[in-house]
Amino acid sequence: MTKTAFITGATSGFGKACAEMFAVKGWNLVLSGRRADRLQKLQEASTQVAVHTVQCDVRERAQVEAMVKNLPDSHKDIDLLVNNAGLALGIKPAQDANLDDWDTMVDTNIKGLMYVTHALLPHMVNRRKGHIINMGSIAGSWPYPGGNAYGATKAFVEQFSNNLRADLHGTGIRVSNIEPGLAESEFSVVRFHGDQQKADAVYEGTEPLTPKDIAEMVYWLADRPAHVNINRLEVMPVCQSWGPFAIDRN
Ligand code: NDP
Ligand code: 8X3
Repeated sequence: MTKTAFITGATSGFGKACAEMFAVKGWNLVLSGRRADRLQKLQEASTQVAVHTVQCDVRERAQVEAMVKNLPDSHKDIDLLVNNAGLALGIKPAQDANLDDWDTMVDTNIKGLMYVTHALLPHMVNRRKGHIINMGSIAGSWPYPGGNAYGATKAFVEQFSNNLRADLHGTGIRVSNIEPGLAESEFSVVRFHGDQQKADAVYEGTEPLTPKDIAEMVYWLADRPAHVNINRLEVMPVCQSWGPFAIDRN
């Protein structure tokens, strides 16, 4: 029986790579994001599997509810939700950060992820079948200067994932949180509000993770036998590790 994956933030980076990976593996797809032109390209590129694209801003609760309510019969039974849509905005210390950026991160990474999960869960529970893979980050566990609200949104994703598991106990539904480190996508261009030079500098001289690396891990999580739940998967490129604690000696 063909399975169906629902991927948010499928227009770029990890989400797009996941869409490509799951298509190769023969899964039908629901792909969402805000950029209609990119969704159209994804739709046009889909030849092997049935793809349903839907333009949706995950911050808008009514849009999310309508997106799920209006799924065509062919794509109603969701076997896997990849809660991937998200972003970082800014890298300034908290005292200088832009509060609108914080709002956008909270609205997208926390509230958007909650809305999509809440909309899809009842049907998964009725079917006693499904898997939710949330896109966390190393920033949810490890603080760094300028990580402030972004890291805190990803800490929410980690704890929400754990609590979902507790609530879904006995339903057969799996929940996993994947926590990547440095990975090259449009993430940094977005974080620096379109400044490509600053974004390029983040990856200069490094060998970061790629969206394909992440998609392979998402597929691996989804492909475990039904009785196996990977709770969290933290992954960094070899070029990334920890620094020492900062100590102010003055
Ligand atoms: P990209 O910027 O390449 O992709 C982000 C995706 O999220 C896009 O498809 C974008 O689509 C979508 N998105 C953003 N805001 C919204 C919104 N309001 N509604 C719907 N979709 C939205 O970045 P990545 O692929 O790197 O990021 C994907 C996820 O991975 C994010 O949650 C990010 O925090 C996380 N992550 C990234 C890491 C990295 O280093 N790259 C490391 C760890 C985690 P559109 O603009 O069309 O709406
Ligand atoms: C993205 C990884 O370290 O840039 O979530 O915050 S990091």
